[in-house]
Amino acid sequence: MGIKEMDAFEVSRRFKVDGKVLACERYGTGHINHTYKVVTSTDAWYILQKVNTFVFRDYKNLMRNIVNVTKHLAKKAKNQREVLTLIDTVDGQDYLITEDQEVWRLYDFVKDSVCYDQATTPEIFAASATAFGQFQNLLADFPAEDLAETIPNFHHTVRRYEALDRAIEYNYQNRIETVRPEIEFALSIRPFASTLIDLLEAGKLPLRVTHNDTKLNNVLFDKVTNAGVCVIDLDTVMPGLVVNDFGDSIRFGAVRASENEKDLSKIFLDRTYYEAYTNTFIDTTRSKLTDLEIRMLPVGAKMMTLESGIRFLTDYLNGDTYFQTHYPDQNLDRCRTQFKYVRDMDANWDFMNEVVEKAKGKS
Ligand code: ADP
Ligand code: GN1
Ligand code: MG
Repeated sequence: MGIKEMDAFEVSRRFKVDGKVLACERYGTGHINHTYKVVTSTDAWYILQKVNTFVFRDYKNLMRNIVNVTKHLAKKAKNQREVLTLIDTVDGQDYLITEDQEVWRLYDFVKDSVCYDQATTPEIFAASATAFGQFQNLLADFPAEDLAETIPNFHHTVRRYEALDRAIEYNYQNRIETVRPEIEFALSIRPFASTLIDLLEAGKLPLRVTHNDTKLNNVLFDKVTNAGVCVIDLDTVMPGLVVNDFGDSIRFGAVRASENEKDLSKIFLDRTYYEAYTNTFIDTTRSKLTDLEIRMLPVGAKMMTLESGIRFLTDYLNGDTYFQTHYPDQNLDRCRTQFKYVRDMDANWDFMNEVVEKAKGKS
């Protein structure tokens, strides 16, 4: 057991777990929090997370959001597995703040579930569309004004460009020469960045309660049926645009390679996966979405992919301070896959829109 795991082990005992903690190991592939799986003497399983307070500075309101959102979802759930359940600390608090000001929380582990970093079939990907679509529907009546903005301007792509401008100007790590082609590409496509924000500001797209981080690995699937069971990673549930929720799923899941794939020939829109997700998402949310929201779904996909590329590039220039990395140039690799994918979406643009039009027509 490393020192970090030792800390996590100690921390896990400060929550109301069933039995005695036997094991506590690093778990999952999230880029933001530190996640551990905890197993006890009664074979109870939990997910322990150290909240990244550098990313989530307003952790108090973030935890308040999660408490309220999970309560709202729990009222509507048919089965307890469909919603994340927070476990209290031994002192009866929703989460723990340690003497070192670390913030930890404990969830029930959703048993008999699996989490995928890549879908192995279009059906699995479509099941995540059902899960995220239903999540959207279930939160449609959640009072948005009760939600704190955990990260202001999270999907404000224009602001993300401004952060890139600053990273280029400071060039802290002297990495700028390595990324000239990426910077050039980013700047060439800059006018596109305001498309959705302009529509929002003009009152043409509505703000809704959205998840804002709809990667495939933020859904748990039933290990037997592969149906979507539970939407997780609620840190960024905030008012946002539904097209961005759709878009981030396509960004992550309609490409059959990982976010840091070095072989860019493997980065392209998989049409079958795209179609499977789009049909199911539109089917699930159709009664709630406006005509323009549906028509803008492909823009959401391209926007989220471009924005992620910009964010990875910015973090690379800043010295990898935001996203967890496991090797030196990982953020650069991530940026390159995103930009390649944006180019490929351009090449598939008519197709992407036709799929939406066709799905929109069906009812
Ligand atoms: P991050 O913000 O770092 O992405 P997540 O909340 O997504 O953190 O958790 C990381 C991983 O931990 C998930 O991708 C999933 O594999 C696993 N996980 C999180 N919560 C649960 C849970 N309640 N039950 C089972 N697995 C979970
Ligand atoms: C982070 O937490 P995780 O790994 O699900 C990030 C997302 C990025 C994603 C890129 C709070 O998501 O915005 O799109 O990495 N989350 C936050 O993989 O910044
Ligand atoms: Mg996650």
